[in-house]
Amino acid sequence: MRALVLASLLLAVLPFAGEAAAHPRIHTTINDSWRYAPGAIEGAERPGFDDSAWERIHLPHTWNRDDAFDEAPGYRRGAGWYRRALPLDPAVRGKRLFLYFEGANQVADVWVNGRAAGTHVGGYTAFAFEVTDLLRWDEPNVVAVRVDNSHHPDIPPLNADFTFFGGIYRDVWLIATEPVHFAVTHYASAGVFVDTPEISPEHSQVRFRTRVENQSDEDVEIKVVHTILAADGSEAFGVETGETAAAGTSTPTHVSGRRFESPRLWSPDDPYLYRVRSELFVGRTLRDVVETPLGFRWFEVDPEKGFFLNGAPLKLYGTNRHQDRAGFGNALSDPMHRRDVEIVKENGFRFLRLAHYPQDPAVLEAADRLGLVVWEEIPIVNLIGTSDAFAENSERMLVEMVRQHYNHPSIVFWGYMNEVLLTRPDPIPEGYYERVLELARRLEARVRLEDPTRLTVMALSRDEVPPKDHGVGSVTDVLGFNFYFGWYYETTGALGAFLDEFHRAHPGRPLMVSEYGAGSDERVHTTAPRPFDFSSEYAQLFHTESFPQLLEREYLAGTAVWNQFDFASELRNDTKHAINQKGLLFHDRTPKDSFFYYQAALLEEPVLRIASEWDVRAGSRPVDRFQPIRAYTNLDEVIFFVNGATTGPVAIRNRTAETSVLLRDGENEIRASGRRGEHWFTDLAVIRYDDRALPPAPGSVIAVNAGSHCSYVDAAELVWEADRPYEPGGWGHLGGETAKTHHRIFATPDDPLHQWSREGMEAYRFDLPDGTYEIELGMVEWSAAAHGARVFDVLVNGRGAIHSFDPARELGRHRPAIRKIVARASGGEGITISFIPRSGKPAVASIAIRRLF
Ligand code: GCB
Ligand code: CA
Repeated sequence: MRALVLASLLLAVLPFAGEAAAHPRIHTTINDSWRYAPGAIEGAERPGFDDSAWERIHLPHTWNRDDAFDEAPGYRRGAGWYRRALPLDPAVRGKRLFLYFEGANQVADVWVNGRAAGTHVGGYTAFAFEVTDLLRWDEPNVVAVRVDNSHHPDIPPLNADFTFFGGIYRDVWLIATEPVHFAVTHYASAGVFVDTPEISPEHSQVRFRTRVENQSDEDVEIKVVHTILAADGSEAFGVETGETAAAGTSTPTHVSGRRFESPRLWSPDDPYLYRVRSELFVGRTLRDVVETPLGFRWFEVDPEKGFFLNGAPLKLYGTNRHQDRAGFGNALSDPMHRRDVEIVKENGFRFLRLAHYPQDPAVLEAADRLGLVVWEEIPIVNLIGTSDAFAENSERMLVEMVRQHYNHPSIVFWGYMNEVLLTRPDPIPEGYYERVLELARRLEARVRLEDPTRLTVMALSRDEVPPKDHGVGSVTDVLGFNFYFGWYYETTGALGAFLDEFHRAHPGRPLMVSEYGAGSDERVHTTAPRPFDFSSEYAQLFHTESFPQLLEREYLAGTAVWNQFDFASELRNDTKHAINQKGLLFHDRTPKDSFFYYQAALLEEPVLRIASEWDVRAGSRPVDRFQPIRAYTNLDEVIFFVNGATTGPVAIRNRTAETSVLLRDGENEIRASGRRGEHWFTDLAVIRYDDRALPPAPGSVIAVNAGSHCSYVDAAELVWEADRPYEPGGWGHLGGETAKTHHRIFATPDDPLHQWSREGMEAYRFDLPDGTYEIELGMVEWSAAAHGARVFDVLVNGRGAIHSFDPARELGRHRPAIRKIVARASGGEGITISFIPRSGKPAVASIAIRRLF
């Protein structure tokens, strides 16, 4: 039985074994059929260890998929074990065998049959270990991997605004080669490095370098043949080199200065790819083949005129990407990674910053193919460690990134630090700033040595702008600014002036805006958006006001939205806990309305899209029925039809057609018709409007997001209207002021409803007809008030409903109390909810009133 099972696994594992002659290298994933268990487990590396009770999983995998989003602070940072049988095809006997990991966060120890294969430090680069001598041919083999994502003072990143998901979260491969082969374990690179040291439209010099391992026990004559293949597979060019490879050594080969005539160039508009097939012969026998991408392009950056690709100016309009996704943590499949890159391209961008760490090979491959100019960086974020080991780990990560991704034409910028002076260690060690500068210089020198063909870059925040940067900001070729005007500080309008002032003071410095963005929540809406309210409308305003300022400034080499996608950041307390909400798309990749603004601003193909994130609205005054609608478009003219009635042509400013329309109760059909030349295009949206004009019918609800200028749509699609002062004939507060907490709210998904409260009001009054009502009050303590510091009574129409309520005592902080009260209105008195202080100020976060009878 057992033998049979093994035999069938063999076939699944090594499908190409029979073709060894044509493909001397065998390259196959071993992602399936692992066992996983959390914790530091004694003896789990031993082959005989009983793992039958462990969870069965497939890679990619992370153990923080759920706990990084739950309400308990923190997520598991520690060890986790993976084990798997490694059946071997007897046909690979005599070959050299390697395990290749695309990434495991963040320290990985690998054993085969209980013997150590190697250790890798760093969660975002690939690593490979040779395991040939650890394998057994008479018994089953067992691979055991211990991964640890604990905080480690010597390993970047030390702290950052993203979640450090632990696990083997990228593909794992088994590679089998002949004894003489291109290096596999050389920084887990391809062992083949191709570049174009001199290039023009007429011709290019192509340089090929390889590293050949001779693991046989004799010296051999080797020949390496590099063939450039055009996209259609035709051979465009070939070159060969001969060397002697001594037994047991690693031999570099090198060919340069070969002219390639009239290369078809690579660019975002025409991302034409060649590929290089590198073949290794011993005598006349083919021993190894490696294929790598090749794109012909050159670039430069000018402090006045920005970025140039292939001799022509190319403004790098772009975006940033983090690698996680709702429901998966960082353990995405290759198609998910590729889809993200396609989304970036479909958004109209041509520039992609892979923040803040090297990403999956599938991402780079897609960027090459789709034509995105890439900035890739290692994860030194916010601060550095002062140990020698920290510097060594950083430098090694940098070398791994550069050598692993060297052949991707999409990569133009190498980065190695992000806002590195933002978080100061406490206390600041003696000579800390000198140490940061020294590390920057060390990494800069190393990356230039590794790859003189590309540009170097780093990102600084507004508070680290030279001279506050301790000299760090002048080390790289290009300086990126992460600017949050109109979000964390000042106004969106201040962005351009700040850039101009810096540019005037540092005229020779090539600049980019490497981050700008605003957080939003599809449930929060307003006609009066403000910074940090997390409304969809503020995020749209932020982008529509920021981007034109960036467009206008010729000297900027590039711009990058923060972020393409909402991403996990466990420490965050915005309106969705553990998520950074600055994406143009949500964490599940649903686009936000701001996404369509960039499409309209950047794409040539027709774009007409009604902003429809705010698709459930409500109002209780006649005037509320006039509602703004907006479409993002690059067409010449737009007309809206609302339930069939036309608005007439609407002015288009900054790719936005916006007007106010009269909605009716229930569903409203909104159609936008747009014209480009002779052609008409249409978009449709349905907006539901809940007309709560008084008096309310039995069963209907008035709901108020007390303290907030934003309405909130809950999971039941109930709209909690923005708060307002009482007016006769309507409803609203009598006195008090707005209080806002920027903390997550526990035991409810409705953070935006409970983060805002009204405090110190005398009452809320609702001019409602006689009848019976159910009143629901939401109350939460957000301040550090001690027990007894905020105590109040609630009275409805003068009758006591809640006595001596002390939210801090009853629930603690950030946990809402939801209380329902049934009350009657008679004699035309309406409903008045009075808040009587006993100590401190009374507060209420939400009020809903439902008419029962
Ligand atoms: C930054 C950081 C980035 C953060 C971002 C934010 O400047 O570089 O890692 O996520 O700001 O959203 O605050
Ligand atoms: Ca948690």
